[in-house]
Order: sequence, then structure tokens, then C-alpha cells
Amino acid sequence: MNTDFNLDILTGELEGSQLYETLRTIRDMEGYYHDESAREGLNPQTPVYRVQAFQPVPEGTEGGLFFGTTFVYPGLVGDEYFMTKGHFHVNGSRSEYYVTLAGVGALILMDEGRRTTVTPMKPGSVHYIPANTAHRVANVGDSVLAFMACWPSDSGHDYGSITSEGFSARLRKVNGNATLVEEA
Ligand code: M6P
Ligand code: ZN
Repeated sequence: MNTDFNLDILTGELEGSQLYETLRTIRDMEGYYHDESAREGLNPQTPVYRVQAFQPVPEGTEGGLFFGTTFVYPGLVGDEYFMTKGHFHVNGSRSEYYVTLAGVGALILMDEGRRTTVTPMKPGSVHYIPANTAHRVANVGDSVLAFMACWPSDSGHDYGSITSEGFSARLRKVNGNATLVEEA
């Protein structure tokens, strides 16, 4: 297998022969936003984010690393910014790096005690996501937010608790400003 590929550090675009591509549209985001009726009012084919990933070993392999770029498009569902689904790692001890390449956004972290915090993302910002911490990224700007990520190949994605309980706070546009709003 060819284990080299190219990253355009300005746009985040990966180029290589063995990349996985995932597109998440408004249709795929059922249950993730606060205002489900606002989501249903949008064109279901609207792209929310796209992921390119390089996975040189099978998912679940201990000791390997995966690498990817996520492109979150600008937009709102009601007053909530377009964002990734967010996940815990199935293997909770696994951590991850995010590095912002383009656009402006926010990294939303929630620990096991359901304490949610938010950190600004801008080109060059590097974010270490600790173990046992759910992570989600919102685009708070008017252009594409691109960030690269590196995570262990045995992390896994746990979306179950996100769809059932959600994060304890959401990033919403309040009086024109990105504001972390606790869930009622
Ligand atoms: C980053 C990594 C991936 C993740 C992707 C989208 O690239 O953390 O593992 O899949 O973001 O995030 P999510 O899976 O939460 O939709
Ligand atoms: Zn992760």
C-alpha cells in the first residue's frame, strides 16, 4: 500500500489514491440539532460537512494512526451553526489532535461529567482532545472551515450517546454572536 499522500495546507484538501470520502448532508443530521423543525425546513441535500480520511490500517488496529481533513460549510439550522455530529471514542482512553487550516470555528468539548466548553478555532490553532471527551466542531464564519485531525486507529466513533443525550450546551447565534447556550 502507498502510505504517502498530499495535504494542501491552505485548503486542507488531501490528494492520494486511497482516501475515504464522507459527505454529511442535512438529511444525515436528523436528531443532532436543537431545532428539528428548522432542519426539516432546509433542502435535505444541503451539504453540512465533508470528511476525507487516510486509513492505512484496518479500523480497530492497535497502534495505527488515521489522518483526515473535515470541511464544515457555513450555515445555520435555526440559530445553531452547521457542525459535525460529534462523538466520544468507543475506546475512551484514546485522544486526538485537531489543527485548523482555514476559516473560523469553535471546538466544543464535553467531558464525562457533561461539562461542555468551547475553544475558538482559526488557521494555525492546534487542539488536543483528551481521553473520554466528546468533540464537535461548528463553523461560526461565512467561509468553509477546514481542519485536519489525527487519531488512533482503534478509537472508534460513539455517536449513540450524542443522539440520545446530546451535548449539554450548544453553539448558537445570539444577537449576531456565537454563544454557548446550556440545554434547558
Ligand atoms: C474528524 C475526526 C474524524 C471524524 C470527523 C467528523 O476528521 O474526528 O474521526 O469522523 O472529524 O466528525 P464526526 O464523526 O463527529 O461527524
Ligand atoms: Zn474523535
